[in-house]
Amino acid sequence: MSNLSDGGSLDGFSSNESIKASSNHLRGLIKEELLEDTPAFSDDSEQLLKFHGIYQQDDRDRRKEARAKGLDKHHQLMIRTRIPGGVVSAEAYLAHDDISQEWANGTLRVTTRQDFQLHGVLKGDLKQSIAAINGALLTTLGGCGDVERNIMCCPEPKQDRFHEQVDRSIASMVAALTPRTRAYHEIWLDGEVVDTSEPENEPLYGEQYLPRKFKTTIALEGDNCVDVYAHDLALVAMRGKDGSVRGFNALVGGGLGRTHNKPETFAAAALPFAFVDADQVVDLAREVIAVQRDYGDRTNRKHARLKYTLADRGLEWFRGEVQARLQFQLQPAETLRWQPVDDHLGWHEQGDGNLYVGIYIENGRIADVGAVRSRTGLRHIVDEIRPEVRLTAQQNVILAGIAPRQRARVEELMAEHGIEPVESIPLAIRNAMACPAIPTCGLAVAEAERVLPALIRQIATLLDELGLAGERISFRMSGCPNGCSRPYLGDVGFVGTTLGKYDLMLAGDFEGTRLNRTYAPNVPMGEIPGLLRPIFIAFREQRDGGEGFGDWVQRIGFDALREQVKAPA
Ligand code: SRM
Ligand code: SF4
Repeated sequence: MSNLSDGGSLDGFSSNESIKASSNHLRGLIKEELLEDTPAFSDDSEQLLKFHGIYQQDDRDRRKEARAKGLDKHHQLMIRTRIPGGVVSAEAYLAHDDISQEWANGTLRVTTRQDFQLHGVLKGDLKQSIAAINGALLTTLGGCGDVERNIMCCPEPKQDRFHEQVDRSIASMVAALTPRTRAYHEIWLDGEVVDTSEPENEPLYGEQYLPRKFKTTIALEGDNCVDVYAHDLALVAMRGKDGSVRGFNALVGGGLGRTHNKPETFAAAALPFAFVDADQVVDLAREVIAVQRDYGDRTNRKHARLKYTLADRGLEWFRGEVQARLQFQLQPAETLRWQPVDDHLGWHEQGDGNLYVGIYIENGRIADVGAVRSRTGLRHIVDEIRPEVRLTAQQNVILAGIAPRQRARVEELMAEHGIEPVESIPLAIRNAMACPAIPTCGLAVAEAERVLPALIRQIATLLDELGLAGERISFRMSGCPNGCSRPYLGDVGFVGTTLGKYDLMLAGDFEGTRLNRTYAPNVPMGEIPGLLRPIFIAFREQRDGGEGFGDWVQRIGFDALREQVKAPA
């Protein structure tokens, strides 16, 4: 691959490829532009900043106001802290809470990939925010950009040999797959600029990094709480008879992003790939990424994820390429069996005499909203009790390592701050997720996080009225077809098409093993409960035993479903 240190362009490649190649390992002009008294970075820096975990955004609610002031936009930045397995120390939690108050918009967002996001940071406050995150021993490097993203893992804080071994595998993978560039330290932490004749080496990523983002998750046998089928690479840790990790089943090629009316873009569920021994997992991950690095499409970013490489070249070809780079033999993938997904909410023993409690956070937004003061409440609990904090893939928070005698105090603080115990939260609300969408996401065509609370309460009331309040049905909303809340892997997906309208997706499943499909396109949000009502009634009458909602829709099919719900119930 060429090094465009002269800032030229790479013929035939997407413009991002030239930006990466000429960036001197992600430096570009970020450091210089940071010193300029301007509200925003240049377009090229905007692309490079992503690798540092930073998105340049604008407050879409304030566009009119900005224009009235003669400004282009109300520019601000979003910072994403990469949190492997979602594990955060109490100190790092408190540091993020401090940053959110001092330099961001006063809220902390738990993402669907177990990271923290801080929204609304101004350019002048960026450097100290990043430094504070690093001061708490976390990094934003690789939070975004064309690299391995945050490595997810089931966050259940069980203390046993199996979990310890998985934790060690994650740590080794993070060490092997994190970019090596010294740019991050130079720019954000005033690290020494090392002037040496030795070229800086990115052994895995080279000069141009990957064609596109790459996402990996680790699931623990039986529990798909991290949505393995959405990932470029998913590794399912398998339990041996002696309670150790006997190996990993790998799946490849999942990805959900698509573009409306562009059928050449599509959501894909990851495919079974291979089984490897526990000590082979890092090499496997590295070589899977390396093949995608070498063969992924660098000409068209809408066709650059691993799922497209596999669609174009085939899974067998891919297996051959990965195998050729490995010193060991890939074993055949085993059949996976999933138990009901566990969201890890509520109180549980964690295996060492201590307890953990999973706390529901609506759409991952840790904020003080009306009577529910989760931000102040969590801050208070973490400050006083000092639990380990774990972020879940359903945008919730687990507090771990709580001594049994501290339980009453945690419950008292939760109640004082209006944080409800999970048992009192209707299941529809508990099993719902939405992406941030408007006002921060520049790609949103519809609302999500701000409108789902009202809609999901209507749906919860409807289910209660129909005697279905005890059903586990997942509802996932996103403000555009990119699918950040994984709407294509739930029982019910709402995918924004334009302001106020959503494609209604059905026939996925609660366990997240099957993609759903568009049942009704472009439904005005106000019509969604009315559309769902007769479907829920038919489900109640016709389901087979404990059959899940999505499984029932899948079994009877859309044609039969449409036929049945035509008649007034
Ligand atoms: Fe995402 C882009 C938010 C998980 C697919 N995603 C974005 C951006 C950064 C918008 C942008 O590019 O300008 C969003 C920032 C909004 C904001 O204001 O915060 C954004 N994505 C999110 C988060 C915060 C949603 C959430 O509710 O938590 C999640 C952050 C995860 C993290 O910590 O890293 C998030 N995004 C996902 C997922 C789910 C997953 O990975 O499990 C997906 C679908 C899986 C996949 O990648 O295929 C996802 N996001 C996308 C895409 C489509 C990618 C594609 O291959 O087409 C984009 C757009 C893009 O990359 O061009 C995108
Ligand atoms: Fe933005 Fe679309 Fe992702 Fe929602 S799904 S955060 S609207 S890119």
